[in-house]
Amino acid sequence: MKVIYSEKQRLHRVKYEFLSGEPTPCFEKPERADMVLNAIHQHGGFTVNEPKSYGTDPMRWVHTPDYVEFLQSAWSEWEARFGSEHDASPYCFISPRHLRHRIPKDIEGKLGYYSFDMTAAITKTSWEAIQSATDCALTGAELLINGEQAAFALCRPPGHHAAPDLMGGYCYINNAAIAAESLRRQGKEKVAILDLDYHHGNGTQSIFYQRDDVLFVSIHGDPDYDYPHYIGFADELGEGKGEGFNLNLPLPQGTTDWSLYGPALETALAKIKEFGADALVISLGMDTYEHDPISYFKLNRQDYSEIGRQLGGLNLPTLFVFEGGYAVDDLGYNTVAVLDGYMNPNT
Ligand code: SP5
Ligand code: ZN
Repeated sequence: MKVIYSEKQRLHRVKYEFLSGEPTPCFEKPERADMVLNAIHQHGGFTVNEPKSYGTDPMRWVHTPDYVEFLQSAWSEWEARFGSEHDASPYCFISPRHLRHRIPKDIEGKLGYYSFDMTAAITKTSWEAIQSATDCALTGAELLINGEQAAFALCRPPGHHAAPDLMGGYCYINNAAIAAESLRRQGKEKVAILDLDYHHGNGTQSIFYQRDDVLFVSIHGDPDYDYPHYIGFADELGEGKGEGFNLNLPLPQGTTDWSLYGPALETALAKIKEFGADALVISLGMDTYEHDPISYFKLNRQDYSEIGRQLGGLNLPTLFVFEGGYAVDDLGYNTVAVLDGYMNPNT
């Protein structure tokens, strides 16, 4: 299988996040991709390729022009005001209640306007990495169009929490959504996105919520108890002509092992078949792992192989797009277990 990765993605390294009140080194770090590459090289069944450059136009397929413009200029505006010692990060947010939705002129105001949490800080070189991650996803989509049955876009920063004009959850530009839209624009009539990250893919859901040509299905920790807290519930079914083309399968924190996950995956795959997808994008978050430091499902290596096997059973052109997963020591082997299960279902 072809893997698409660029060293440029290392240019995004945020120092700290707040975890339950405690300043903590950021979980989403370049070493995550290193561990995946390491396992990929050990496996031997992959080739690693550089992405092509697509520029910023594809970002505007799913994001607003003002948001893309903001991401490009955020660091220079921040540096002009505060210098380069600290990462650019919001502290003040628009609530849907009682505040006005005006775009502020000041960079601190803008950071809050375009964020829904404090975990998407911007560094001097973040934008290069963000662009490169999107290029990886787009290159993967193009490989499918050119006849590959599957490809793996090893993207970071991840993307599935990024909405049309919102960053958060370590995400800035929605790589999986852009890849899905690229497949649509290159002739795939119906594209399904299956989001397997532990956290609900709120950004991807928002992007396609009113569309019937891109199905969004997500299996994730129950938002009544976990991030992103305010979206990702089972009653979110899509809107307008998109009604019936969004499926959320929230599962309980703590007790979700294969006995609960397996049936949810079966429901998800049945929905994708019923939809009649002709291409599949997997938002491949590996934070469903039993030892993930910030998540609470109990999947293991063997479960990951089984997920890969079952995805392969759909027999669709499939683009895997990397999302979360923070148990760094096992992250590479778990990721490769999914991809190997997909490629080699009988071993
Ligand atoms: C791409 C992705 O996986 N983003 C996830 C961002 C999640 N950030 C919030 C995590 C909150 C975890 N709360 C844990 C409580 C620990 N005591
Ligand atoms: Zn996640």
